[in-house]
Amino acid sequence: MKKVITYGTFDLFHEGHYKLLERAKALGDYLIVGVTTEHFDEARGKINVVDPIMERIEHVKKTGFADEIIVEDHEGQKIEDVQKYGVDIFVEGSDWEGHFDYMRAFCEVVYLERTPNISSTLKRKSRFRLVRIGIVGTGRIAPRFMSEAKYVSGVLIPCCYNPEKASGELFSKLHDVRAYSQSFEEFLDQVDAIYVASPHETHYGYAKQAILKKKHVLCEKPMTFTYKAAKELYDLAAENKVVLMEGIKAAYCLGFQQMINIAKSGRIGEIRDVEACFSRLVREDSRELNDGTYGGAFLEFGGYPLLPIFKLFGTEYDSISIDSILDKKGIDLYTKIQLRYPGGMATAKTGIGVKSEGQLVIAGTKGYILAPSPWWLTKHFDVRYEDPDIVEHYEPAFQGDGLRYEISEFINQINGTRGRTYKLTAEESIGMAKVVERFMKQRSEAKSGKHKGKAGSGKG
Ligand code: C2G
Repeated sequence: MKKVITYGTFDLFHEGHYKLLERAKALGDYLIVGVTTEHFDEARGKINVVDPIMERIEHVKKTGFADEIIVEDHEGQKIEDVQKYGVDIFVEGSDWEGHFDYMRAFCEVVYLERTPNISSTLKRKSRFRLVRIGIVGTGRIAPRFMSEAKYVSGVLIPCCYNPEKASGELFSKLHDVRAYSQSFEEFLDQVDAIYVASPHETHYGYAKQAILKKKHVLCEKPMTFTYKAAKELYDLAAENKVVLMEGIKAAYCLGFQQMINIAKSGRIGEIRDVEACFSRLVREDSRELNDGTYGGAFLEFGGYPLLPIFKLFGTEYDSISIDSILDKKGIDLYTKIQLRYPGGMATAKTGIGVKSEGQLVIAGTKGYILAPSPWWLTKHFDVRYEDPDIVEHYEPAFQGDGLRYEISEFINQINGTRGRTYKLTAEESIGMAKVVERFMKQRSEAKSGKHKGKAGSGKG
């Protein structure tokens, strides 16, 4: 009996898939089809898969060509499978020509001509309207968004907005998008969604205007400076049935949720302490070091260390204390926030004028998780125990600078293809705004001399 094997995602099952399976089956007597898991697809950079695995398996089954369906979930599995199932022929479409030649050491390899003019990407485009995202603010982050958005299918970036004409026009030239500098309303009319990457103090205003015009909003952190403003934006987004997401990149990176879930699974016992730090020394002439009101370490980076704390302990702390080292302009060069919860404690540290180890430690009653810098991208982390010889090491998938995962989540939320949002909830984002509000109040009191340098403490 001649055994044939082939693999695929088979997302939005189409004629190309059907014809490939039909011809693969005709090459032998018994066809095994490997269907990829979401996790494996994410690891190999396919971040826009729409159909869940059970549905994709069902579609393959319905063709009647597969004698056996298996699940593909890791790199290197193809070699294992060919040996395990005694496979004679390995088949892939011609888009993979040459890529799987290493399999010839184990069996025959056949690349079948790909069916022209049909693909999951094309189907995705016809099923979901392209999401037109307008960029608000054309400073340091916007170019990164442009280059990472290329990896997310279904995104179109037709225009940008910047009240400073020259900056907008330069960006427009470099990235081939239309620039708007006069009318924000007119800019909004050209898009379905906006990415707000303008200075902190403008986030709330742009986000609110867009939501009221029923546009989806992905807003850089901090989205607002007060609890009330954050709550208002999420309420308005719900009322207007649009997606509102705060751009705390860590929340959307593939490994971050895995690390949090391992911590929550009880593997390290009860969680008692979370210590997270993010520091980046910035240039003397940078906005962070010169804007006395909206500059400083905490407003820039505070969302990162607060994220794992809120994920693990929630947003209802018993008490909070905020302490900063301020420069002469009243800008926080270093801020340390301590939170007390009923069963544990947490520290969030941010620095722009103090450099520290950017690590995350989650301490439990049975062990701890150590995620070294850059833990906010979660490229790797360890689970460790009392016995130093036992170390469980994780290296989750990660590509580019991580922003593609955030953009992909935004698109999937807009298209309704990824279930409820849990990566960064409205409650967590509003909780962060509450801390920002306390920080701003205490820092302004410190500046006016009420607390000398110290930003104060109080009940949560
Ligand atoms: N295919 C085809 N014609 C098309 C589209 C796809 O013949 N118009 C083939 C692909 O070449 C592949 C199979 O259908 O052999 C499944 O395609 P995808 O679902 O896109 O999966 P893919 O990413 O190619 O999976 O481990 C995964 C596999 O190695 C490849």
